[in-house]
Amino acid sequence: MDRHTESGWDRRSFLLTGVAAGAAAAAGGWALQGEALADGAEFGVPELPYAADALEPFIDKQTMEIHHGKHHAAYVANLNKALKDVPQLHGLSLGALLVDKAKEVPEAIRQGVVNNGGGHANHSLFWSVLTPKDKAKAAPEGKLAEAIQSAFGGVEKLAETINANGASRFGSGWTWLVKDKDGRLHAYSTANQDSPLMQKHVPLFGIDVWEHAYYLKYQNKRGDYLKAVWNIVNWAEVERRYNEDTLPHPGKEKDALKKKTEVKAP
Ligand code: MN3
Repeated sequence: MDRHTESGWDRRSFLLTGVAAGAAAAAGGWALQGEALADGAEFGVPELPYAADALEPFIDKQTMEIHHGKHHAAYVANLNKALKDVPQLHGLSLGALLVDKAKEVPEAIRQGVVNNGGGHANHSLFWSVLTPKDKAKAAPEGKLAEAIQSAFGGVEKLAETINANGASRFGSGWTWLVKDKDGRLHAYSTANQDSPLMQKHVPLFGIDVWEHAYYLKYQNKRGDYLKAVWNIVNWAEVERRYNEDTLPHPGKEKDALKKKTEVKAP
């Protein structure tokens, strides 16, 4: 099986993976991380953790190919482009760019970083919290199941809430399950590519309700798409996100969501 499903795909997608960048991180130097980026390391598009047709019939192959290969790739390319001439931001994590250091992003590129950095963060999460139906657990277990019961009255109610939030999101956006810094669950939608990270919330699960996420198969029937997604939820990953303290919390995010870098092929 591929590396994503074996050892925590979303961490891998954000954490340092490049040799040069890894050395910089090991040295612990802020400047060294900047140097690594200056040498050509940039944010990169994570591979899908399954085949493009693996989520059929709930999400079709062509939608997955365009969504991941074109839309997500464009967010990453535009994020790198926005950051290119702002060396003081090089080496920062997505979380830092969107939260802790957001005020240090020059106004001229700030909205671009929110749109494209948020787009990168949101889509990286989205691929990881979906899984082929034959691999999907029917329901969450353990502490997450208890928390969902307590906050929403069960998984069916959670799905109704998330779907209603997604259906009523005017225009483009996302519908989320998040946890706050105290571990409490919340469900809400965000506009455009705004990330829950911007509210210092940890996204646990989210559904993309931009038309590009469903229009080829579902056309105007966003509600049918939202219902279909519940067949392919990767509950194991959602549980991991809930249980493990590996995602950005205020004050902790610097270590948790490090800059994704890649070593370019020669
Ligand atoms: Mn999308």
